[in-house]
Amino acid sequence: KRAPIVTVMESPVCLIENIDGTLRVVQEATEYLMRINQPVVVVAVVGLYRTGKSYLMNKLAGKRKGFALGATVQSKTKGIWMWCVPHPVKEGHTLVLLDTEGLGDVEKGDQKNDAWIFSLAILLSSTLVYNSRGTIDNQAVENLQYVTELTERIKVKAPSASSAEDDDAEDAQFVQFFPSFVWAVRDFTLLLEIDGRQVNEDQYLEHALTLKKVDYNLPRECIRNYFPTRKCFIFETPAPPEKMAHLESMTESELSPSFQAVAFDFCNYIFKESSVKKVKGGLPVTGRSESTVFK
Ligand SMILES: Nc1nc2c(ncn2[C@@H]2O[C@H](COP(=O)(O)OP(=O)(O)O)[C@@H](O)[C@H]2O)c(=O)[nH]1
Ligand SMILES: [Mg+2]
Repeated sequence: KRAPIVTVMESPVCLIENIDGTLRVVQEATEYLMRINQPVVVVAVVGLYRTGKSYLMNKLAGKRKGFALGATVQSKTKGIWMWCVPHPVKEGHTLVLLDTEGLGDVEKGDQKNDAWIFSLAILLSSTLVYNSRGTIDNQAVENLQYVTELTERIKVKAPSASSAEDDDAEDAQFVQFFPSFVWAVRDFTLLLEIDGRQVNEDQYLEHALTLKKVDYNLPRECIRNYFPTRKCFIFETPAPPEKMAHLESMTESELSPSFQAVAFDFCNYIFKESSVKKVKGGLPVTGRSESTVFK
């Protein structure tokens, strides 16, 4: 018997519920995935709360509304939300967008819970977008601290008595099925310069990830080891401050031209370069097989 034809998902659904610090898979969402027999490109966004993550994911869906924005200070997205749309470029593929709850929410103040959401986003996605505001400074890198704990949460093989050599081997195994990495910097206000020399976005990212002589280097090292494919996009603010509260109702042409241009490049990069999710051994994943992650 043939599987039913997948209908368009009008709006996002909750995939992982987060209630009082307990994560639970939402069955209706996995049932939906079960019905997708197409290969899936899975793009997840992570980062601090209220940095414009949901807004950016709606851009990838090609919709003005979808993932709920936190227009008030209370952040809206709890857990992980999912939106499956026909892939705009790759025919016969489904684009699965995963929007995660913001990390570092003071009201929640539960770092362990944050780390699990971060780990799940990595395991589920073929491209991970790390979203941050301002500049890529020490703080921004250190806010990605969860990356240093990944080896504690994600195990490629059964645990054994480990040595330093084993650890290196494990790192290499990790990389095989880790997503490619995109850093989206929002509301950037500086010039793209290093020591007075003009640089491009990717050079800016690589410079920020260069090991410093004295600093705490672990997050930089982990990002470089686990995510060999890295790309950076630098956005200016999309609108003047007085208009920002109505961002959701603004049309594309009302946004600042520079924001429009970067958003266009960002979406194009994701559509063209983001690959089908693969499992260990390089097998492509369909919605149906993605759903078995939760079994
Ligand atoms: N300053 C600024 N605000 C933005 C940007 N993108 C979205 N916003 C606004 O910031 C608020 C939070 O956005 P949201 O996407 O919900 O952030 P999230 O919590 O990271 O998902 C909303 O009012 C958005 O309209 C941006 O690039 N810059
Ligand atoms: Mg959000």
